[in-house]
Amino acid sequence: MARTQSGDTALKPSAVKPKLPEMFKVMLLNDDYTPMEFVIEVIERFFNKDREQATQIMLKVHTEGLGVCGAYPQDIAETKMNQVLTFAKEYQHPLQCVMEPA
Ligand code: TYC
Repeated sequence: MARTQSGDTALKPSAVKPKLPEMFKVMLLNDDYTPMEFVIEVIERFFNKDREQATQIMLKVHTEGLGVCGAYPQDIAETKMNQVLTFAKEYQHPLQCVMEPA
């Protein structure tokens, strides 16, 4: 291990620089059956968006087939995706949620 002039141990830059976690996008997929209002509520509830933001995301998914709700470290993205899928299933809607590296 290297020493500085003052005798302190010098850490390699790679040991000092905090590594940001890899981020994952969580996305909703369009379908023909899930009510728009339900999708807006999902986005508000699980992705902490206000009504206006949630409506814009829902409309993007509706018109383009898919839309990003947020990007998170892997474990948080997995949790959110599973929360959405469980909630949709509970209300018997076919809403699909997926994640991929950002
Ligand atoms: N296409 C649905 C409808 O017309 C609405 C919808 C939007 C469904 C977004 C899923 O992720 C979705 N009722």
